[in-house]
Amino acid sequence: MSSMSKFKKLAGISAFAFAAMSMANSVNAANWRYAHEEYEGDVQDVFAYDFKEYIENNSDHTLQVYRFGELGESDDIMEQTQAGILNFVNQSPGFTGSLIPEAQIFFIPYLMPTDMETVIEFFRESEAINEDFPKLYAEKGLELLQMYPEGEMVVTVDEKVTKPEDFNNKKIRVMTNPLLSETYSAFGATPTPLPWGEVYGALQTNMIQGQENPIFWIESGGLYEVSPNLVFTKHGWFTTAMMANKDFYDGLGEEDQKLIQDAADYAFEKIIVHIDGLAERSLEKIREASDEVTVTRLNDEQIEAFKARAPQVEEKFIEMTGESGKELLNQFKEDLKEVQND
Ligand code: 6CS
Repeated sequence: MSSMSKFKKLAGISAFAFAAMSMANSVNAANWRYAHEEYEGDVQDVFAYDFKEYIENNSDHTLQVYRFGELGESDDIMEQTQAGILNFVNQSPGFTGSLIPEAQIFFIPYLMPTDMETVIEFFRESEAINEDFPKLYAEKGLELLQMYPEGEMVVTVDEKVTKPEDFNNKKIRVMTNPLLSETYSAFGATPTPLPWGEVYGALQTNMIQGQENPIFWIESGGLYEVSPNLVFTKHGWFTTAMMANKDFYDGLGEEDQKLIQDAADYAFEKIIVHIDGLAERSLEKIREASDEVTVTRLNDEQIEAFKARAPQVEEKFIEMTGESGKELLNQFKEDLKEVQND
């Protein structure tokens, strides 16, 4: 055989092998579905798109991302994930707390540190976050892939608040977990649980007089337009969690499971860079957009008055979660001590 025809034959074989390989890959390639609770460019959306980027750059799989409202409210996307209609979901403990009572731990006020660096280290290192929570989520058919902070909680109200008494007779919207209601009752307010989709309208029509959320969300959702007094109480962080349907995850091969874990780690690293300085940038945008907005940062003495009411919420948490919650809380506190002592 001439060297030219040998070359042609080899080229033919390798083209065939390549086509066969691509076919095998496309047979294995899946289109996964992922829903979250926020809008384009918000923290959960950035996380989802970083996760997608990693998956798509490192495999033949594709990922379809659904944002808030496209498939319903937060509880709807969780139901769809548990039913296996969605493969991945990002849902905050603010809503998961009604499904997994222990997830309400994030709503015990003044439990989390206030500075971001310590908070991030806590999420990286904590045994409660990285070992205990995955077991609790697994009991509900969910493979917990990542918990991460979105920003410090800030209260927005129709009038400035500097002490618990200022909350009297004010209906404050809370996410739909019972412990967060306890927190606002302890703070002197009348808690009003509502899904996200109803918050702006309820503020606008004065059905409620306030709510809490991180600054980026107050800016992106335009909440400052209808609830212009921002109060920094330093009582907690908005935490969120990204997970997969457990049957789907368990049914994957080791390679895909590793791909998913690596993608979640990749998105975590990217998100902590994204949230650095985000609150300050968002506050600037709010100030530019409105001259009605006021910003009140409680001083140490004012904070003490709110903090004094935290133990009763902690007691309620234990009442609601029993032995399992008590153990989680002890571990949480131990983990916090470790990162605070570093
Ligand atoms: O307040 C809420 O319901 C919403 N807040 C944020 C920051 N993300 C999603 C959630 O639904």
